[in-house]
Amino acid sequence: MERDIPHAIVEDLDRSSSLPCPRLDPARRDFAQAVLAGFATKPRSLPCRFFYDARGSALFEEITQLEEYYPTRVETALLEAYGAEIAERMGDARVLVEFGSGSSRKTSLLLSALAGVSLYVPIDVAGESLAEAAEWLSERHDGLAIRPLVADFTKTRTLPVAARRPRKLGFFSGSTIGNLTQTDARGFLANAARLLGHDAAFLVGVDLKKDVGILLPAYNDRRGVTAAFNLNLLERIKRELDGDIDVDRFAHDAIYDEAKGRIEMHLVSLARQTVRVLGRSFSFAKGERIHTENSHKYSVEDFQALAHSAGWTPAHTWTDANRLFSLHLLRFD
Ligand code: SAH
Ligand code: AVI
Repeated sequence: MERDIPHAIVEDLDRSSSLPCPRLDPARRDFAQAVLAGFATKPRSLPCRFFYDARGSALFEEITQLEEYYPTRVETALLEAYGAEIAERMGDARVLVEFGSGSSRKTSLLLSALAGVSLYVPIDVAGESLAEAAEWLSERHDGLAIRPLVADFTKTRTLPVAARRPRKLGFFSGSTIGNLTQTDARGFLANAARLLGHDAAFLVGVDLKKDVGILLPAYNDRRGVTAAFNLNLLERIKRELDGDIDVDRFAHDAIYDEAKGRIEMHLVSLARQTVRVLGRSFSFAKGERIHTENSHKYSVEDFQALAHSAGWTPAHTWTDANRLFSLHLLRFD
């Protein structure tokens, strides 16, 4: 079986440094800067891209198997049911670029339908996931060349040289676009258009607005896997940034903000306490919150309007019978 998986290209996540520890490697420096800035500003927040260290990526995969977490199951079913039609509408191309590829399990379904793709470029901040996914995929797609890129997809401005050829396809699954604010999602889509270029087709998975009776359990599962995923951010600070934090004195909380059309995840301080990160102290009041993630839900029309405002033409949308999840095919002329 032919294998073509070179080491991932790692983009320096942030070269600027105003940190007490300039000797940290670039990935940890990026994390350190975000934590120190996010804890220094009130209300406190942490960017959700930092969920995905090795432990966080494994916990996310566990979330995808939960009964309450419908998005992965429904999006997978859409790809299984409509794969051939999706491939026909996307058209022939040799290059597939995926943003936030994670385990690439859904990609395998898409690649099976897209017969002409010979080069796959997965872009993800999670280096370990990328390497494992590339290995897993190469065992299933003979002759597929894979060029992983460890990078922040909101800041990616160039693709590996091998991918710089006309007619590229894009894939952004899981409704990860919902983790961006609408302004950032528009910016991301406009940048994706520049990266993919003229004549591109882009398949984007988007979670739909629905009853809170379905939404809230998806982010508050009975087994507490989502809670562990959220709290792992504090564990990661302890592991990587010399953090002194009593994680048991924080709790997971997920709410649905109807006006903003989004699930918000927070970590709530259960007591008045002080935590330390890289030698700096931060005091928390009892009940004080750290905002860790937004997960925006869209109507089909609202997402099409957003994509259009970023320069894409909505070409087709597939949804399931219960209208839980949508797959949008966008074109860039
Ligand atoms: N697409 C997969 C994984 C979704 S989980 C699926 O549908 O199952 C979100 C993925 O996006 C994770 O692998 C995470 O590491 C990655 N990610 C999140 N924010 C990112 C960012 N700013 N840049 C690059 N990757 C990011
Ligand atoms: C990756 N992303 C779309 C997931 C979501 O549903 O917002 C991450 C997640 N957060 C909690 N559960 C899953």
